[in-house]
Amino acid sequence: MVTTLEPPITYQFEPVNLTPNDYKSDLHPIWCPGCGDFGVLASFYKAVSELHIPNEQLVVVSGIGCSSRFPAFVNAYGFHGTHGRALPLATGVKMSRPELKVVTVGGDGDAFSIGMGHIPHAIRRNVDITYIVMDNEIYGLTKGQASPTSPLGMERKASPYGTVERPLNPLLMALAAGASWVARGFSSKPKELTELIKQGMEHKGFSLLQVYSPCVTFYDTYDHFKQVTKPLPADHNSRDRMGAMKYAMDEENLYLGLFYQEERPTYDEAYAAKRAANAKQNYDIQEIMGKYMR
Ligand SMILES: Cc1ncc(C[n+]2csc(CCOP(=O)(O)OP(=O)(O)O)c2C)c(N)n1
Ligand code: SF4
Ligand SMILES: [Mg+2]
Repeated sequence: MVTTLEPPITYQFEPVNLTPNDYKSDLHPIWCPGCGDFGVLASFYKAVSELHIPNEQLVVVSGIGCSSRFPAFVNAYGFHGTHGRALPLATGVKMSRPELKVVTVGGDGDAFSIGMGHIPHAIRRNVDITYIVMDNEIYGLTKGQASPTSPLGMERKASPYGTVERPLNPLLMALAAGASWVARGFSSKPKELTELIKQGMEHKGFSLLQVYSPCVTFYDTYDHFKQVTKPLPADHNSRDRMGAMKYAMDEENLYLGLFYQEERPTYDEAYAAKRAANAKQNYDIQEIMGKYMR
């Protein structure tokens, strides 16, 4: 196993001084007035401005859903991909252009339903990307079906007798899978959310940021989240995985803040180091191919 790695690529860019407005695209968001995703987008503009990232060094990748429209509203490179496939797309971008800042965005359905199979692999590889999941506990774009984070018994037009499945706990799952950075924010707490986005983007490795972002049209949870969310206790040690899991498991208090962080080699670093080591060995590709010929 590779333990220590000399970073073969310089990840630094020339910092720029831009305002949050400089990261707005010409497209005005078409979300319903009051949608939590507006708050996430505003915090994102502020975060990238405060991180001094040049527009051309930033890539925002998404899947499908209301929240996945996000890249269109950012003045940067963007990829509005296919449902549930944002992480493989973002991994491909990061592996081919490791010097870029790559952010993946989307909803709870895109991430934890059809896209769920990709999350543990991004975690174990520790791909150096930030995944912002706008969690409204419902499929907004397709008019309010239950999602993997919908609460048990949720009654909506598409589930008139109430859902019968228990919801997933995305943070607990990420922590159990060995994630190197895990946090939770709320679209109605913009200052804290901006800080979390900045910290996640500064983290070297895979960072998962779940953001409660209510859907005012199909499942308005603003009051609920205002009542049940609270900051993680000040004495929580963000390097204590078991402690982070304990807080993630609390079903009465939904904690906000940085649950866990650790440093370990990233996927692109490990790959680049392998490539450099192999280059020195003068491998003969014909000889390698020959081993597969009968
Ligand atoms: C392969 C495939 N299956 C299903 C759909 C229909 N579909 C589009 S978006 C979506 C779920 C969106 O929910 P979420 O990711 O939570 O985003 P939100 O709209 O709530 O922001 C579904 C099921 C699709 N577009 N493609
Ligand atoms: S349907 Fe819900 S998630 Fe979609 S834009 Fe409207 S409020 Fe936001
Ligand atoms: Mg959703």
